[in-house]
Amino acid sequence: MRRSTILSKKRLTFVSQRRPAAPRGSQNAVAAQTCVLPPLRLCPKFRRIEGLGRHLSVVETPVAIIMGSESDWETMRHAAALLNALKIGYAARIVSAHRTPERLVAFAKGAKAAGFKVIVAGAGGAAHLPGMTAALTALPVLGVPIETTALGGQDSLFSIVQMPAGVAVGTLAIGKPGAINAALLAAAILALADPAIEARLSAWRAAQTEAVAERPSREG
Ligand code: RP5
Repeated sequence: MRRSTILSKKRLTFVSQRRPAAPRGSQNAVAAQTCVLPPLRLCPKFRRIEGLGRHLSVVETPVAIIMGSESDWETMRHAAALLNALKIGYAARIVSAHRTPERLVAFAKGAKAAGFKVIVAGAGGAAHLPGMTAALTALPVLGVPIETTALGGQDSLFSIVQMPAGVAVGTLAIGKPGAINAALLAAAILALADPAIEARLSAWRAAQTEAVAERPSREG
């Protein structure tokens, strides 16, 4: 059982998550249990929250994977799988800019205090989630345009990539390649301050290089 913690100014929200199970709609998303508590202080060194009667561990989940809909998980699970392969903790949440705007604000404003370092945000269509999240947090936000049936994901891509100057979203490719590369980019960002992640990322890339044959297997 994995427990992650999301802090806002006046409340503390606990969310339990089993991995690698997909997010299951709103019940399993950000607003699981909420309780009003006295002011809390996050102790980054020990990654725990002081101010409770007991110490509460804040698990090592440097990456938040958020998505606009349950339907996006089919794409975003590839980011999760790669983070798993690199032994990087993540929390996956459904946070819709359109359908759950208040959840988005609570998540984005509390993300840094909750211990996240990078946010990977997948969204499709009029994909406001990455841009709105980036507007509400100083954490790096990596946007993954979900492939759509109507416009093949170009709608998602343009919505995410065309941020006006002043608020940055790092935009990846449409669909699965973008999800995978978002995880790799998140790992590269974390690796700047974490030699163990740097080593695992480097090994992953070396293995990828090693796996590329010099000749096509079906060469005549
Ligand atoms: C966006 O609307 C989501 O990111 C998703 O890609 C798209 C469609 O959502 P559903 O209608 O499948 O829930 O907010």
